[in-house]
Formats: sequence, C-alpha cells, structure tokens
Amino acid sequence: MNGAEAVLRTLAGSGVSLCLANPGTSEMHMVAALDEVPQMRAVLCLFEGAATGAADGYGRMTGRPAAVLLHLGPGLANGLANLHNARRARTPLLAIVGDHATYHKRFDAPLESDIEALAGTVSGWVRRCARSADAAADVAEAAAAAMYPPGQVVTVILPADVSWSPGAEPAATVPLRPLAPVPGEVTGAVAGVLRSGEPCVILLGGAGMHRPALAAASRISQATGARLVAETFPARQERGAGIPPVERLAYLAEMAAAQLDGARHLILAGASAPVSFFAYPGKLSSLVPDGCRVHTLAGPGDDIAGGLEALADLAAPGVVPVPQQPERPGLPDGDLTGHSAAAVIGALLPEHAIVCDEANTSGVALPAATAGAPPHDWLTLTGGAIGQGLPLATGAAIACPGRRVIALEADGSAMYTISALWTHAREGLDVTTIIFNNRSYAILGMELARVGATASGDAARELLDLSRPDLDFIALATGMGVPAGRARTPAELAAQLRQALAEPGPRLIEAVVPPLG
Ligand SMILES: Cc1ncc(C[n+]2csc(CCOP(=O)(O)OP(=O)(O)O)c2C)c(N)n1
Ligand SMILES: [Mg+2]
Repeated sequence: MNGAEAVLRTLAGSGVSLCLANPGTSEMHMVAALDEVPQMRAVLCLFEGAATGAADGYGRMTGRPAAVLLHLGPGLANGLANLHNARRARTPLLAIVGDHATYHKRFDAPLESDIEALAGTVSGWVRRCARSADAAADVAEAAAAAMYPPGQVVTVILPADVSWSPGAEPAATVPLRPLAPVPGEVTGAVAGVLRSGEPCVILLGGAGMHRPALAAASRISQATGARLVAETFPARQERGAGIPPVERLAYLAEMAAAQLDGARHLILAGASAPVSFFAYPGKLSSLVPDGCRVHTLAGPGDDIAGGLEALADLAAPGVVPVPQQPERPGLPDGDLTGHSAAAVIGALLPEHAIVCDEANTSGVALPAATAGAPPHDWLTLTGGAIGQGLPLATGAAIACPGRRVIALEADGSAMYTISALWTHAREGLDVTTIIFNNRSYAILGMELARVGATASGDAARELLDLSRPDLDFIALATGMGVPAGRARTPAELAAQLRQALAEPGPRLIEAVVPPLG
C-alpha cells in the first residue's frame, strides 16, 4: 500500500477515527485513501480554523485526538489561532500538514514555506515524515505523543511523495504514558498547609474541573474551610445539579484580585498560578496576593483527581462532598439583554448539554443562571483567540452524538469562523447556536478605557462597531443550510430555543441584545 493508506490505517488502529479536513493538491493521496479506510470518518471544513477548532472540541469531549488535515504552511497558518486555543486547553490533537514532494521543495514553488516554524508555535511534538516505509510508525508515535498527559497538539508534516509512494504498511500502536501519580510527600505537605488554620484557596484547573476531582475538592473544602476557585477559562467544566460547584476566577483582574484577597496559601490542582489576562498601566501582572504562598499539589500532567482524593482522605476522612442543588431561574419578562437571555438559557438548558461558551460580554450572567441546571459540560475560550465557539461545537457534537450542543456566540467572534455552520448543516449536527448580536466589539469598548487609552473620535469608534452594515445572521445561517430565527424578547428567545431543542439537527437563533453597560 502507499504511505497515505498506511497512515490512515495506523491512525484508525491507534484510536484516531475522525479527520477534519481542508485538503489541497499535496493531500490528494490522503483524500483518495479515505475510501480504503472506512474506519476513518472524514469531515470537510471550509476554513482551517473551523477544522482545528472542531478537533479541539472533539478532543476535549473524548480525551482522544482527532486528526486535522491541512494544506502546507498557509493551511496550517489559517488554523493556528484555534490550535493555540487547543494548546492552552491541553487538548490531544494531531495536525497532519501535507507538504510538497521531497524533491520538489528546493524549487521554492509558490506554496513553499517554513512549516516547522509555524507548527512549533503550537505543537509539543513535530515530526517530518521522510519515507513512505516509515510514515505509519511516525503517525503511531504522533498519536501517542498527542496523548502525553494531559494532552497536547502534535504535528506531522507529510510530503506528497511519502503519501503516494508504495512500500508502506500499517504500524503497531504505541503505548500511552500514564498520568504521573502525586507523591505521598506532596499530599502530606499540602495537608499540613490546610491544617495551619490560615486562609487557603484551592485553585482547580484541567481535569480538576471534572466530577471526581470536584467531589474530592468539595470534601476538602467542607472539612478545612479552604475555598475552591477555578481557573478563568477551563477546557471542560462538569457542572450543574448534583455536581459540587466551583466559582471561576474572574476575567477582570480587579475582580479576580478581590476573589483571592486574604488568601495565605494558594494550592494548585491542575491550574497555573493566576495572572492578569492583560497588563494594564500601573497594575500588577501576578494575581497571587501579597504574602500568599503557592503550593503545587498537582500539575496539569499529574493525576489531579487522584491527588485530590488522597488529600481528601488525609484532610477530610469521612466527609462527603456537597453537590449543587437543582435550581433554575424563572422565565423573565422585559427587554432581551445578556442577563435576561442567560435566565432563558438557565431555565431551558437540557440535561447533558455541552455548552460552547464564546458569548463574551453578553455572557457574564450565564454561570450564575445555569449553575443549578441539570448536569452539563461547559467549554470555554482557553486561549483568548476568538473564533472558537462554532468550530468547538462541531467537534463536541461529533464526539457526543445524542447530546445537545449549545453554542453561545458573540456576534464578532462568530464571524471569524462562521463557515462552521455549513459543517453543522452538512453533518446534521445537534448544535443549537445562539448569537448574541450586540452589533459591536463591546469588550474592546471597555478595554479602551481600562488600558487608559483616550479615544474621543469616530476613527476609534468605527473599529469597535459592527453596524453599518448590520450583520444578518438569519441570512448567513440559512445561506449555509442552518434554519434560523431572530429573537427580540425573552419570550421569543424561549419559544425558539424550545423549538430548536425539540428537533434534531442544527438551528440558529439571533438574540438581539444591547451591548453590556
Ligand atoms: C484571534 C483574535 N483576534 C482578535 C482578538 C481581539 N478581540 C478580543 S475581543 C474582540 C471582539 C469581541 O467582540 P464580540 O465577539 O462581538 O464580543 P463582545 O465583546 O461584543 O461581547 C476582539 C476583536 C482576539 N481576542 N483574538
Ligand atoms: Mg459583539
């Protein structure tokens, strides 16, 4: 068989069964080989950022890598922002970047570029395949490398002649590296800190946001009084009724500082020490309070849940976790705003929903409004590179058939990767998208003042304004095969959301809201 077929067979054998693709000429043998390897599901995305974001969503939900098939340096470059978000989410993800044939590179044809340089910005592991006989072993290693705990983006560069040359055969699966256990001395030392009687905060992140870790953290909190706080942008938080709740650290540094104020010990369980999202003139970058000591219970690649459970057995023997009680807001009257929309969503969020949250300023009320909804997963913008939400929903829906995916999208962010809607339609994905159309880059209006920039004129205002012309999300969605409606009141939003949840497949609701503040 040729290199391409051996690569696909090896991936399928290694548990990589989804390929999100935007191919070109150098990937044509990979495309052709798909018909020989039906175990690999191929899904077309119309922009590379929509493919990489989908692979992120899939990896976050399954814990296994999807492959993305990209076209040389420019294809990879188009996908980089969402690979950046995936790197921040520590998502297992395998990028396969087709390249010119080995002998063609020295001619510097138009698509020639430094793929390794681009890949290096987001990848924990990069391999250029040199020979068709080795290509399968290369991707077997890549699939395992993507799963290095806790998960990472890896890139395989696949020259066209490696794909088309014969003499290849599938390679065996490479064994996975297990999570690193948390040593007993570490749990013992942290238990000592908790016994000190000084104010402690346990900062949770990564797998620390999943049920087993949250249950152990809740026990510790109950027994010791330590407060639980979560990283600001978790990759996947399990939350809702029956699951111990944890408040997330605020995005705005002054609010985050208030949350951590008074802590003498910060215990990290899967999270990094907190920093301000941006620098502001005259403000500190680190959010660790003065005089507060930072202790690492578990790093991202450690057995975070196991470490917390061992700590709970030391610090909270016999104590049980306290779950979130079921509780939903009532359906609101009045105007449609980010706040009233959040109440509608909290009232109607279905059990086992997967929420892809890129609602930005329109979403500030969402965490509180949905806290007591039936259990669900909440996926956030881990790396701050907007344009993630709609693609993330693609991947989450493919990963979890039977679960409803709810993409909560700000208008500006939606436009970066709006073509993801076409993939939602084509694959018949159960994705309900709510676009918060506030006709602006509202957050940048706030940040303009917060960074101390003085802007008084139209030139600055124009760069933050999304009216003139108004974006028509109904037309955009229906033009890509996704049925859509517009909501101008909470009642309209509720009616359309009910309808969307009652039927299979995608639907989009444009919620017309004023900018926050
Ligand atoms: C890839 C990328 N480009 C640009 C930005 C800068 N940026 C941050 S927020 C934002 C606008 C957000 O507008 P919208 O999505 O409509 O949310 P809103 O602030 O209106 O709630 C921009 C352009 C970014 N974070 N990431
Ligand atoms: Mg906006």
